[in-house]
Amino acid sequence: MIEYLNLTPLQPLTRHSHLARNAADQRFIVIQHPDYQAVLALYGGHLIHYSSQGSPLLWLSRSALLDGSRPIRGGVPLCWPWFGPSPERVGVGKPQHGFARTQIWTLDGISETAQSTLVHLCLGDNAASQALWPHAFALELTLEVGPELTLLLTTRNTGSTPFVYSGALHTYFQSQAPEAVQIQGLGNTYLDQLQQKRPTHEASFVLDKPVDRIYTEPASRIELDTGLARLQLLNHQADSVVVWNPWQAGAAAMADFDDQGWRTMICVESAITAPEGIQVAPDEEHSLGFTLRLVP
Ligand code: TA6
Repeated sequence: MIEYLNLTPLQPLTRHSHLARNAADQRFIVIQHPDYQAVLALYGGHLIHYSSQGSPLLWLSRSALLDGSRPIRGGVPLCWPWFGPSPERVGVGKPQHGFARTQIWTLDGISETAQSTLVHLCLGDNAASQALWPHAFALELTLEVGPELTLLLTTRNTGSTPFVYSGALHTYFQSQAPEAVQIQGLGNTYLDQLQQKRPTHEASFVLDKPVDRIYTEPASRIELDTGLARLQLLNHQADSVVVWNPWQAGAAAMADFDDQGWRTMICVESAITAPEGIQVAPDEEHSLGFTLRLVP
């Protein structure tokens, strides 16, 4: 997987990590530990690869663009400061899922212990963000990459008036096949995004058609069996979990979604989707996150 990205090492960062670039001159942090591996793009603060104990857990489209021209299809896109189409409070017609996934983040620190590698990335407001969303902020992405993965996105209001945000850690998981996917802990109630957000009840999750659902009463621990691995997804301060698979026609309509890729992916997203969002007062902060754990 890492080989296929064709990355050129630039400089060592810790014993098991280094900075690298690709042919399009995009920067990546590469972690290669005997027990875990990860690749993190500075474009979007986007984790594009994570494997634990030899099992690659994230899906990345074979046709994903890694040249900084559009959001990367796969891995863990950071949807922020809104989820989905821009809400009324922001103004309609702005980029879907906000702008954090299309900005270049800064590496703020990286360190390693015997158990894991800790990475801090940051993003502050700038002319491009102010044009879309007129607020002062400091966004921090903390990743603890080890046999488990913890990802925490912290929103700090550095301005003088409150703001509201929503978002998602839009994780694409690698699966064996649609019929192998089992998910527990979603709760039975979801808003069906394929039916104008119609509230819907279903006793258990079956992946046999396109799904785009906002589960509004999830447990804090989701159990996901991808057919390749059994995982626990522990959500931190998410108000909902979004589950998405575009199916064959949906995938074919996206240039960066390889045609067979829909069969081996499922998005299970730790999200803040309530219409009122999260209000953050000046000098206050709020974090959204998850821990991903392989079940032996
Ligand atoms: O999380 C599900 C979703 O909001 C879907 O509606 C679908 O559009 C998907 O995200 C991908 O969005 P993107 O902008 O990355 O193509």
